[in-house]
Amino acid sequence: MVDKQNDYNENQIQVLEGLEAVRKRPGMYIGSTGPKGLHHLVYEIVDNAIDEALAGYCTEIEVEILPGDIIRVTDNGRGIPTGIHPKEKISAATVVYTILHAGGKFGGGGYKVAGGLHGVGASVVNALSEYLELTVYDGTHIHFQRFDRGNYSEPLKIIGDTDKTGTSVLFKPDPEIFQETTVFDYETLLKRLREQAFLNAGIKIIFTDKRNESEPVGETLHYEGGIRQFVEHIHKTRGVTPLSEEVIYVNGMEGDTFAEIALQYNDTYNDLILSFANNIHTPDGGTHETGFKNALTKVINNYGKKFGYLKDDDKLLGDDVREGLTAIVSVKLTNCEFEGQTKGRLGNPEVRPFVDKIVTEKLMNYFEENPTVAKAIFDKSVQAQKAREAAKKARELTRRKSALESSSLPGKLADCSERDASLTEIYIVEGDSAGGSAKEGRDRKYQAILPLWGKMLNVEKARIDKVYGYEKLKPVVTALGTSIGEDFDLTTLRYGK
Ligand code: 1YM
Repeated sequence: MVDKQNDYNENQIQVLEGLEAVRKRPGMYIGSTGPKGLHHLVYEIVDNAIDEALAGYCTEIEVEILPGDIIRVTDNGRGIPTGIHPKEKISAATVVYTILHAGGKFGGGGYKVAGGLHGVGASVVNALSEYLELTVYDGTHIHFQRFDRGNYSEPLKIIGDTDKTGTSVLFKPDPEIFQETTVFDYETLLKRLREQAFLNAGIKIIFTDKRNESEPVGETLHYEGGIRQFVEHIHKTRGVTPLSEEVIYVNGMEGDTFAEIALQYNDTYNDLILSFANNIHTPDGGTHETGFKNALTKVINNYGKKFGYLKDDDKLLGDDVREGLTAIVSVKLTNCEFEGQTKGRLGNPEVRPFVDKIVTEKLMNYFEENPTVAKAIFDKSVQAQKAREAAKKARELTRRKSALESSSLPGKLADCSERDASLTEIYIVEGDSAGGSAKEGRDRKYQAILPLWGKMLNVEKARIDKVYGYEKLKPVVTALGTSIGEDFDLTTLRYGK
């Protein structure tokens, strides 16, 4: 934030030194100068447009990749203020694009998307661009300014009339900075823009790749259903079948803090919980995710108790109630605190009881109003609990067994004589005849052959208790020597390749 009491000189020094500092150590501001940092430039500008949408003034954002990997982002918001900044004596828009710490909005209030950079995004993008052109439509005039590596020779100027309002920013990332590549990846940008469209229901993001002039490609990302459609999209793209038709959605607001959760179960045994704070993905979870998980476990257990499906001392664990779950947890607050090495976890302690309360109350209500869905979810959790117990037994059995017959290798394995695993290879072949010819051609000092028959289990899709019990898999596990699941130990691997 700019301290309005700061005097003119201080900001003038910042213009010169600030952007120079960004060019000298770009990694400090955008993480890296590799592809990740390159794409980050787009997110920074788009985030400003999304902030304008969250403030309620912008409904449409256009993102274009132009020939030469030039990016243009255009919104239909109010337009960055063009008036002369009283202290700086230059246009406010110029201040936003040239002064490192002027990114945080002057006005204050409202949610700010910019997580990593705390709103210094625009000037950082400017500093790291070979050139950047800023156009502001204020409903009367079109204002324009060009920058070269952050410097400008002319002030923001009126270049025409308009009845539109909005902001348009065109920039070309500087190849002197992004030495590895300045080529944008369509799918990377699409994924991020789609995510933003899901997280901000109703915003329309029009994305077009115009690099191939004769054949532009793109997509309009516009989801009135918001994060509900995010869950549907995940299930559709992963090709999994939902347990019930409808995505469950709950939300709540307290003061300036808003939370919304969408969830649906599917026919797999994996869970996927994606959490966000102010539209920023929190891959390491945090207080919002913990609040949700606790509440979910509590509600499903309470449901089982209330309807007499669970005995007093019987309890479903978190892992049981999350089997096959896809959920989006999104919170918006005015003071996000990100924690951890990579700032991937939300820290605000007040968010945990807040999310817990919303989910507990509203999911309980949902279960009461939708008994069929509730019972299906509960039964699935009980199945998971049973499988967990079966897996535990199977694991104990394998442990006891392997303690007895410790070093017995599968009969069909043609082992190699070398014992140093860094030098050895195993070939897993199908059937005896393949095994036979492989054995003839091998170097028996370094190469081992293991023939297998019949249909192998897809362990990625199967529950762990089934994996433990699968006879055809046992020779593979014993030959590799690492065991599986909780007992997995890579240091006992018997072959290097
Ligand atoms: C294509 C990128 O930057 N849009 C944008 C930015 C701003 C505003 C509107 C805006 C904000 C405010 C008031 C406010 C910004 N303004 C500033 C600052 N699109 C894009 N659209 N009026 C307009 O926050 O009070 C920084 S960003 F600081 F000048 F107000």
